[in-house]
Amino acid sequence: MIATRLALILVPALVCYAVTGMAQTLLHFEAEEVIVNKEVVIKDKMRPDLWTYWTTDKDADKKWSGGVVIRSPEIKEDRATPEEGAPVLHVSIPMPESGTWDIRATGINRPIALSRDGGKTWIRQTSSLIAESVVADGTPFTCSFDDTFAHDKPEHRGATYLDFFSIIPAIPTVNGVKNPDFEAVTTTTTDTPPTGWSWWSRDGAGQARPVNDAKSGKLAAKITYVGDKDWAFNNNGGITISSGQQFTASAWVKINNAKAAKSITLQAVGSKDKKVVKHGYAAAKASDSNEWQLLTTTFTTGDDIDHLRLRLVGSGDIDIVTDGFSLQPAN
Ligand SMILES: [Ca+2]
Ligand SMILES: [Ca+2]
Repeated sequence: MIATRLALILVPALVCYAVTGMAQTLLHFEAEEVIVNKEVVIKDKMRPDLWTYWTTDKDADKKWSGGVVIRSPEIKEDRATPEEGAPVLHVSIPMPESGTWDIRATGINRPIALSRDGGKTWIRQTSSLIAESVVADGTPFTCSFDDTFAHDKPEHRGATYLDFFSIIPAIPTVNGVKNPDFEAVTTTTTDTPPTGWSWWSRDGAGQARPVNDAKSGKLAAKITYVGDKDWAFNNNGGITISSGQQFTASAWVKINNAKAAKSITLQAVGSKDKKVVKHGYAAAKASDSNEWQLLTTTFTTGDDIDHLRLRLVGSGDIDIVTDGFSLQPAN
């Protein structure tokens, strides 16, 4: 009966749209459109053993795409098995015929359990990016969600949500380095860091922006900072590694102006179990030159880390262009 009622509600919402703009294709599916086992969802009632198709949240139209969200029961503590609480929720998301795509599930504000293998293994998902670089052949993308995991801070515990899924062109990634040559443009916004990269400085000043002044190709990244604090230009990717692997990390840098040129350093950040072990696990420093220079370092990983990512750091006033990042396995 629940299934029949929901089917009636959900059919009109079965809409997907594609926006083709400058270098951007976006596919959008409301969560309720792609749920396979709709019988585990109930409309506008909160039950500890079912998901809720929730239309009556305050300011729902402002908070949730289409004014509707799929809500889990309250998760007060980790559950021993996925069978506890609400049943496992299965989704099947239509995919394009070709291309490489990232898949985002918007709405995950607290941890949600995600399985990519039909419920055999579960990960604690805390961000919207649920799958990267999925090679599409028209076969739907399937995965499962559950209300297994509680927020690690008891005061933040409650329900988690699935609002909508988006399928976006994957950012070209080479050995875990996203958009290493800065040629990928997935947004028409020019006042944000290059796709796949993020900017940080201790005092919040400065910026990194795409620029038409490249070492190779058309685009590079221009970093400008005025102040006396430290800054970091971080790649948002990363690569899982094992002990005893040899890598060469490199990046091109052209210093237009710098108070402390020698503070400019390419770092391979080493982490284990998602915690940073050493920011400068490997490092290559710039020299005081205004020509394009290649920062490069070759190193071997130990068993103290299981993950590497690249970043460029420095401190003080800076005006530089950087291009062509690489993390190359040597064996
Ligand atoms: Ca469950
Ligand atoms: Ca480039």
